[in-house]
Amino acid sequence: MLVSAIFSLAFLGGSIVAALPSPNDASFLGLFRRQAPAIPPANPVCNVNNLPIKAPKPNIWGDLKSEEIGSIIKWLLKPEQGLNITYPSDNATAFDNILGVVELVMPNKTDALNYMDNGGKMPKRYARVTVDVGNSDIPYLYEYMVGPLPISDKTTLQPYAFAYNGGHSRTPAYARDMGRWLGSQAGMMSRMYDITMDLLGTYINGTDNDTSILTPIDPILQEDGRMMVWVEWRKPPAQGSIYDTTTLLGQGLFMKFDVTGRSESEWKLLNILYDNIMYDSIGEFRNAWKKPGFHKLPKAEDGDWAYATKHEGKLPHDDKLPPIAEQKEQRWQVDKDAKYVKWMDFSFYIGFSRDLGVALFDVQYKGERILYELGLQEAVAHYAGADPRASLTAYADSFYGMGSLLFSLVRGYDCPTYATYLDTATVAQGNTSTNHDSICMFEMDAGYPIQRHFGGNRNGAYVTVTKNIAFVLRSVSTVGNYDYTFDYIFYYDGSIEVKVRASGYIQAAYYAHNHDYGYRIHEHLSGSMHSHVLAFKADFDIKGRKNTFEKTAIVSKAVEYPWSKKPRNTMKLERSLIENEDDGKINWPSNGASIYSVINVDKPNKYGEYPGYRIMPGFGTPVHLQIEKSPVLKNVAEFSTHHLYVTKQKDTEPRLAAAANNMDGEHPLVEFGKFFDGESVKQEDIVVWFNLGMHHVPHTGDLPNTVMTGAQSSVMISPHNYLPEDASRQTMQQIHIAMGEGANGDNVISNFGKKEYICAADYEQFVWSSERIKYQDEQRSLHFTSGNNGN
Ligand SMILES: [Cu+2]
Repeated sequence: MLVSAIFSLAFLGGSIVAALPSPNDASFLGLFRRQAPAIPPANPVCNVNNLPIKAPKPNIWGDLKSEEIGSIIKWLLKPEQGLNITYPSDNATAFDNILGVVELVMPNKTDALNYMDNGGKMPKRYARVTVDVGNSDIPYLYEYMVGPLPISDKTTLQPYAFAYNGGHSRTPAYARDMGRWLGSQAGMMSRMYDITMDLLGTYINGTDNDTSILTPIDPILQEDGRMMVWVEWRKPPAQGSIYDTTTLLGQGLFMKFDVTGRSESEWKLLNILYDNIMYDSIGEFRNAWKKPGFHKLPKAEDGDWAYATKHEGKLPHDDKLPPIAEQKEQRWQVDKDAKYVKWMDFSFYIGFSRDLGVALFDVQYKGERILYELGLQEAVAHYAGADPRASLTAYADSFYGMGSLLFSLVRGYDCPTYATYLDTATVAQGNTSTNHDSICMFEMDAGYPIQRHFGGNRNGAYVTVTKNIAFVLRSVSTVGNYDYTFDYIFYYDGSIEVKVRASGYIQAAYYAHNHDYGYRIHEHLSGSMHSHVLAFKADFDIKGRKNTFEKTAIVSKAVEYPWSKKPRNTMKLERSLIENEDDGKINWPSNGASIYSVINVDKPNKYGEYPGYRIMPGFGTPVHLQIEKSPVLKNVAEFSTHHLYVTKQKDTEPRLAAAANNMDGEHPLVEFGKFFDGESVKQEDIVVWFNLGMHHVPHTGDLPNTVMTGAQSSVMISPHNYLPEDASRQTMQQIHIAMGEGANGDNVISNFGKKEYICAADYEQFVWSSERIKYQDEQRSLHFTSGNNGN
């Protein structure tokens, strides 16, 4: 979420002026290569052999192959395309045109299903290409579509317009000049050397030796037709520290600049804010500072408290080996080339994009598609605060590339050692970079059974318990200071959980005057309240494409019954179907008193009920933005007003946002609000868009890093009248112990033919007390009216 100039420029290209090293800087990478420990040789005990599988069809949602990317770039550089691209972009200035993203345009669902289901032709492949146009009065980003591929004389260059309902394929890209403004502003700061050394203990001269940096708001402020930016003085980590503590070291000094136009001579300092007092010039600030009695705030200081390493303290027995997740044999199958995965009765393809990272396509369960697409759409972090930096910041993180910001997962910590790891690759500024081991897949024991029952009567007693083994697909996107862990978790009963967890450094605020916007969590720090809203797309196909969204409300009623003398207060079900998109903006019900499901009313089961998948909050309570009509996000935030949305599927509405939406919030490339035009969603191909997230009010436990315990949120998608019974009964990973049924009165253990566990239990230790069984039997009989002990 923090976005310093570094990350925005990684997308838009340009030079870096901030004092922090650039990720493109060779020495920066070298530093980390040297420090990264070598991966230990694979321990055969901790690795399992891949179970091969061949995808039924090639993956049409993966990304472009490197040879495709090479040929596209070559073609784009031809003079006849008229793009005037400087390539490679290493020496490009802010006034040159440079290449941004080159990636696959996801095929239209209509074409994709024709190919997958009906033996139709493979959908034609197109590339989405962004060109960052610097050679213009206002720098802008233009989105193109190149295809069909492979490059031939039929290939054309056209605006990437079909998915952008804002009516345009270009957007002003102010971030192109961000490095230049920050450089110019930094140069100006030398005039305040004596003041900032006194108040902050640091200075900025616009040189490599600067001891503070300027961090801008995001998005930029558009005010009365002018482009404005507030910057905050922040202290980089102490000399020699590798910890990126900058977001914890706001220094309480803020400045507003007019950055309209492209010439440095037009840019000017408008205001200085210190201790909540506004000054109109450096001179005015200086006069105030010189006066006796000027109130000085404490200086922000770095220290061990801010470093994400082992801190003081020892936990009892903590040096001993914790439980270690091991698996001897792989029970899932991956076609690594096609990125096709099969686990138990599930199968899916992994799609990938620079903006959004991993998405799942053609998710099938028991041989039938349940979801055409399931994946992230946007990740917003909206701050609030008394100071302009916190108040005016609302990141829409897909801009920075959730996919390009996947890094290698740490084996044994991020995921078990026995997981299957996959690489991903993204193109930025025409260069492909591969992120090794950035997706992992593994099975885990959830640590609690999915089913259990202890029962018995005068005929005998038994216990049955079923392990809850789940399959996880995980990736972690590190967007500046914050790490988002994305999990898709598959369960034996046919459920899928979509889960987000957050960790990393918070973006804190300077404490002064921020009491109503966060807890004071350190000498100079306010936790800086903010909301995370992560929007997802779930394109359900339940027994075909035509589906309906049903609400089954649980309502309090007074009901008359023929067997009762007077009406009785009770509860009952009220079923309703969402008719059209006008009713498609939905919140999770208060007190959980409604069941939401995507059903197919054309395919009732033998009891007349409609098969479907229920969608419900999983862990935590997923949130939408609490700020109404955000003046920061403007028309970008229309997907964050409710918990979930239902719209009719359209090939022209593949995504609820665009990565560059925040560049011009008044006129974003995609306005989600326009999806709602009253169309019927009853037995149509429908899409559910849902939000995960949390309101985050950091406390002292967020230092040095936020822990994932509370910073997580999930939604569960579960079969609902979809199957004749609970599908988890199929698994062998259960045990049934019948009391005293053996020849010598031993317990009879049913293992159902599975292999024994490494640490098998001694089930003879399972003690049956006939007194306890009798007592349980008596208790049970109280619940039955037949009086025959339930037989
Ligand atoms: Cu947070």
